[in-house]
Amino acid sequence: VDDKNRVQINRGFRVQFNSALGPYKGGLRFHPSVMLGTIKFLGFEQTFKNALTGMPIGGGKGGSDFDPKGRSENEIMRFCQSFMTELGRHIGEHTDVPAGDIGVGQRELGYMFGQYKRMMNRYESGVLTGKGLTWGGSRVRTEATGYGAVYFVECMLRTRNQNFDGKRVIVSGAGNVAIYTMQKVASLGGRIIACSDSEGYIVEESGIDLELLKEVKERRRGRVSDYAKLRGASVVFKPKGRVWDVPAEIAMPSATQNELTGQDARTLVKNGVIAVGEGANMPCTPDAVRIFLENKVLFGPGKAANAGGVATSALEMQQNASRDSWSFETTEKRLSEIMHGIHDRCAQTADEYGAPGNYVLGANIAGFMRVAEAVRALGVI
Ligand code: NDP
Ligand code: 2IT
Repeated sequence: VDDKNRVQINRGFRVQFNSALGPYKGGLRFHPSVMLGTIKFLGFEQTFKNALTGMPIGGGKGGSDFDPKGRSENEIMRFCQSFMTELGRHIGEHTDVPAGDIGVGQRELGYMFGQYKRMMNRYESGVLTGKGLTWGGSRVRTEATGYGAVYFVECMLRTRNQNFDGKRVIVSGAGNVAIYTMQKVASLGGRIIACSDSEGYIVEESGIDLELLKEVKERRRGRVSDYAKLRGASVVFKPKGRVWDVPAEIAMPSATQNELTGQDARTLVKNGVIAVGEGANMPCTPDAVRIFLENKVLFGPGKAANAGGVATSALEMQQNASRDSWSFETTEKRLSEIMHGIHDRCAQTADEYGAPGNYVLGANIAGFMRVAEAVRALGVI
C-alpha cells in the first residue's frame, strides 16, 4: 500500500535451484526489469559459484519487479514486509537463506528480517545474510564482493608478474559492488578514472574521490551526476555513450548483466586492456567473453571473481550458528584465503583440461564437478 493508500501489485520470485551442498543460498533483487528468466539464470550461476567457494551452500535466487527508486522509507518498509509475508514460509536457516543483490541492502534486509521474526516468533539469525552489524551481521559482508573481486584480479595479474599499482581502472556501476571494488583498487595503488549508474558515467583523470562518492551514493542515495556537480571542473559527466570507451588497463564491470558487449570488448582490447574481472553477474555478453579470451586478456568470470560476497555470507552463517562475532581482520583474512583458493582451483582445473589461463572453463568445470559429486552421493540421480 503506497503513501496515498493505493494498493500496488508487484510480482515476487524465489528459485530454489540446488541444495546438494547446503541450504539454497543467493540474493534477492528488487529492480523493475526482474522476471522469472532473470532469477533463473542468476540461480543457475549461483549454484556453481557457491560450489566454487568450497563452502556448504546450495544455490538459489529471488527478487521482485518492485522499483525502490522514488519510494518513501515507509513504502519500502511495507513492500519488504509484504514480500516476506509470502517468502517466509519457503525459507529458513537450514532450508533457504536469502541475502541482498541489486536494490536490496541492509535497510531492506532489516525490514524483511523484522517481518520474518514477527511471523515465526523466532530470532533465527541464520535465515538471512547481509544483516546489520547490530542484529547478527558479519563484518566485511558489505565490502566483501568488491574486495573479493579485486583479490581475484590481483591473483590473475600475479600470473603475469603484474599488479594494480599505477594502473588505470574503470568500474561500471556505483552501487555496493562497485564502491568497494573502487576502494580496494585505490588501496592497492590503482587509479579509478571512471564509474557509472543507469543515467550515465563520470570520468575523472586524477582519480575519483571515493569518500565524496560514498557520501553521495550511500548516505544521500544520489546519482553519479550529483557527484559531478559537487566535485566541479575536474570531472566530466556523460549522460550518453559507453563507459568502456575510456582507455584503461583494467576493467571491472560491476552493475548488471549484458552491460559489456562485443563492441565494447573490441574497444577495450584496442585501448590496451590487460585484465577484466566481473564484479556483476554475467555483465559481459558471450561475444565479449570470446573476444577477451581470443586476445589473451586475463578474464575472471563472475561466478569466480564475485564469489567473495556469498562466501562472506557463508561466514556470516557460521558466526550466527556459533553465536559469535569475528573481528574485521579475522573475517577479511578468511575472505582473502577463500578468493585465493577459488583462483587456484579455476587455474588448476583449466590446466588439467588443457586450457591454461582459461578461467571461464576452469570455473565452470570445477563448480560443476563439486555439485555433480554431491548430487550423485545423495542418490538423486
Ligand atoms: P546495487 O543496487 O548496490 O548497485 C547496482 C548498480 O548498478 C547501480 O549503480 C545501478 O545504477 C547499476 N545498475 C543496475 N541495473 C542497471 C541496469 N539495468 N542498467 C544500468 N545500470 C544498472 O547492486 P549491487 O552492487 O549489489 O550489484 C551489482 C551487480 O553485482 C549485480 O549484477 C549483482 O547481481 C552482482 N553481485 C552482487 C553481490 C552482492 O553481494 N551485492 C554479490 C555478487 C554479485 P542505478 O542506481 O542507476 O540503478
Ligand atoms: O550474486 C551473489 O552472489 C549475491 N548477490 C550474494 C548472494 C549471497 O547469498 O550472499
